This record gives sequence, C-alpha cells and structure tokens, in this order.
Amino acid sequence: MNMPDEKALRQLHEGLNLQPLWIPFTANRQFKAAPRLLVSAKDMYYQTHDGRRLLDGIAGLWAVNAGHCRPKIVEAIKKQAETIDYATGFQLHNPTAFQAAEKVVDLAPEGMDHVFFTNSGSEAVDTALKIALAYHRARGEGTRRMLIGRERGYHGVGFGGISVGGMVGNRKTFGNMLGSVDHLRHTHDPARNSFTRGLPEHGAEFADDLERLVALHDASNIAAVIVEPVAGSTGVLLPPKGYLQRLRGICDKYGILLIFDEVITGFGRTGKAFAAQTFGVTPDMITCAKALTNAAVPMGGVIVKKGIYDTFMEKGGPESAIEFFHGYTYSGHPLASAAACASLDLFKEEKLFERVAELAPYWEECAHALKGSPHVIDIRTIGLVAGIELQPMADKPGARAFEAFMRAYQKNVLIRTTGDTIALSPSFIIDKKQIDEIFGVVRDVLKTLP
Ligand code: PXG
Ligand code: PLP
Repeated sequence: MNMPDEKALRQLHEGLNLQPLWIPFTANRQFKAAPRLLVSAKDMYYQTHDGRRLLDGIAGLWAVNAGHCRPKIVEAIKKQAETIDYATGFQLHNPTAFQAAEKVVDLAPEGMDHVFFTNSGSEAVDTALKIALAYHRARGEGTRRMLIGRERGYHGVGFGGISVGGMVGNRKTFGNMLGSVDHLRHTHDPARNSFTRGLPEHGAEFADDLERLVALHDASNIAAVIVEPVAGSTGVLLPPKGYLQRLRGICDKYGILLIFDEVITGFGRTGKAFAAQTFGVTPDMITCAKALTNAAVPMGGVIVKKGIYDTFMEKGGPESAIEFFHGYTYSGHPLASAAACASLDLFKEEKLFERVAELAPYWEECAHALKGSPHVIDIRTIGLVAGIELQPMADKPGARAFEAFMRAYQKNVLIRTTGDTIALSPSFIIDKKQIDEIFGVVRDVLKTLP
C-alpha cells in the first residue's frame, strides 16, 4: 500500500481545515469534533489518518468490487488523462465511451443492448424516469405519466429519485416533487420470514399491489415501476420467491415499463453480472453506477431494451432531430469511460462474478452463525451481501447499529449501518480469512453493545 508515513499523516491531519467542507449524509458537527479520515487504499484495506489499517467490509460503499487501487484501472485512467482530458458528448463524442458501452451491454441480459451514460446512480434514476415518460409519449400514449416506486426504496437523491423512493428521511423535508407518483408496499416481513436462508418464502403477493394501483389509477396513466431487485440502503431486503416474476407479469399485462435499480446489485454483487440474471427476470431498463468503474471515477448508466431505443429512433422525427432531449456535460467522460473499460475487463479476467457465487455459501454460513448473538433479530444474505438486523434501542432508532459501526471501526473493520441493520458488502477479492475477520469483529462488537 502506498501509505504515507506517520510524520506525513500527522502533518496532513494537523494542517487540515475541516470547516469549509459540508459532508454528505454525515453528522457534520459530530464528525468534525472527532474526524475519521481515509488517506490511502489498496486491495481489501484502507489506511486511516491515525495510521491504522482498516479491513474494508463494504467495498467503499457497495462499489469497489475488484478491490482498491487496482493497477490496471489506475493505469487506464492515467493513460486516458494524458491522451484526452475531456470532450463534449453533445454532437461530438470520444471513442472510449463507445467501447465502454459495448462492454456494458455485453454483460446485460439478452435484448438490453443500449446504454445512456450519466455520472451517478441518482442521475441514472432520473434519466430512466425521463426515458419512460418520453417513450410512452413518442408511442402516442402521453397520458402515461405516473411513476410507481416502493416503500423502503432508495433511488438516490435527485427530485425524481426521492419522489419514487421510499425513505422517509429523504422525503419528509422535500415532499413529493413529481406530479404523479404512487408506491407499492415494501416486502420486508420478518414475522413470516426472519432468519430464512436464501430468498424469503412469503410475500410474492406484495406484487399484487400493482394490480390495485392499476385499478385505482388506470393503466393508461401509468408509465413505469421502479424497484431495487435487492434493496440495499434500506437494510438488505431480498425479493420474496416469485415476487419479481409476478411484478414482471403485471407490467407486461398493462404495458407498464419495469425498471430495476441495480446501482448496488449491478456488476456481480449477487453472483451474476446483474440481479436480473440472478433472479431470471428481465426488466425494460436497468440503472447502474458504482462498480461500473470500480468506483474509481464517477459514472452511472441506464441500460435499455432494444425496443425502447428503437422507438426513439423511429419516432424521433427527421434524422437531424435530437431524439431524446437529455444529457450531462460529463456523460461518457473519457476518464470514466476508460475506468469502466478497465474495470469490466478486470472483472472478466479474474472471473470475479463467479468468485462471488463460489464464496456465497461460505459467506452465508458465517453470517447465519451470528444467529443467537445479542440483539440480532434477523439475518439476510445473497451473493456477497449480508444484512444483520438488530433490535432497535427504545426511542433511539439507528443508535445501536451506529454504535456497532463505531466499535468495529476502532477494531479496524469497516462496516456500514442503515437504520438498525448492519450491511456488509465486501470487494469480491476477499478471502475466507478476511471473511472470518469481519464476522469475528461483528460478533465481538455485538457482545459489547448497549
Ligand atoms: N439507487 C440505488 C439502488 C442506490 O443504492 C443510488 C440509486 C444513488 O446513487 P448515487 O451514485 O447518486 O449515490 C444508490 C446509491 C448506503 C448507501 O449506505 C447507498 C447508496 C448511497 C448512499 C448510501 O447503503 N447507494
Ligand atoms: N447549470 C448550468 C448553469 C449549466 O450550464 C449546466 C450545464 O451546462 C448545468 C447546470 C448542468 O450541469 P451538468 O451537465 O454537469 O449536469
């Protein structure tokens, strides 16, 4: 690891003015009183500002799927930065973006063969929602304006994403800024499913909520449904057996587009390139980001079925007309595209998605061995994801899990918590010893929690 020495670390820390930066999704006052800085990274580890080596149990944030600072990706970015720093994507483009697009659609489910690039998952979600509205309008069904999300969904922080999203924290301050939105119920049902190994047995019928919404609003007004195949940010919620199939069936019946938000599940997390393939259900669009570039340069994308792209081309007016009036200054940015090409090549060369599938049974075993530890009320795993749900402290939701995060951090293991669920999602290069270390620390920490 390219680790600054102790003196350099001290200088860095003492010389740092923490005040100007407003940190995202963080208790800023608490953080600035006792900062936690990550200063370098290599493979499965971070180095902290106080000189410790931290085992990364969350792949950065569900993102660094091939491990940190992999030389091939670093070299690709360096080389691209020296060759072409930036080129507008509007009416001009750079070749690397086309190469990245080809590699993305090669991984995608059969028939999903075009991708629109963005710079984040939030932008991917807003882009997908706009494609849905524009697609129906182009087909002469412009009354289809309603977008349907699901309770406990996380779709980023754009106004579109929070409106279809289902996290109260993201919504309460801003209200619903999209004109026409409704929600399915979430599928988390611990009374029937707690401690199930694999997918929950009960709850396929939650998909029938879509039938009720069709009965309420009429299909002619509904454009699309967006769900995460596995909800990550709201606590690792797995789809009940048959649920996604049923949702697909109802969407087909009424001509509603189905969008899978695979920002977390995309690029191998569940053992196949996309969760759509793991679950054998093909949506009409997939949103992705994070591991697309192994998180080395920000990038997201919307992968669409052939029929959607073709509709825009066929109904787009004269050949000189812009078929979809949308795009970001940095869509297909050369550095991001180079990072995507190198990352997708590396996943393939090292057979990292297959590695997830191979490690998954061991991972599941280790996670479920925590059953019986203090406070644990449910355990859920798929691929290299685990959710360990804790009993919340009375009147202090989230406090117990956050304390677990702090204590694990002191023990040199980085975990993530959301609400009162510990969410683990390491890089795919993790070995069994490191898996043991993560769960060993979680086990020890659980024993000491208030
Ligand atoms: N959709 C999903 C399903 C996500 O998980 C986004 C959209 C937004 O992506 P960007 O790149 O705009 O952040 C995400 C992001 C957590 C956590 O703690 C997860 C995310 C973001 C922040 C925290 O699990 N996922
Ligand atoms: N705001 C202003 C004033 C702009 O000119 C632009 C882009 O040109 C944007 C916002 C959008 O920025 P981006 O394309 O990076 O999303």
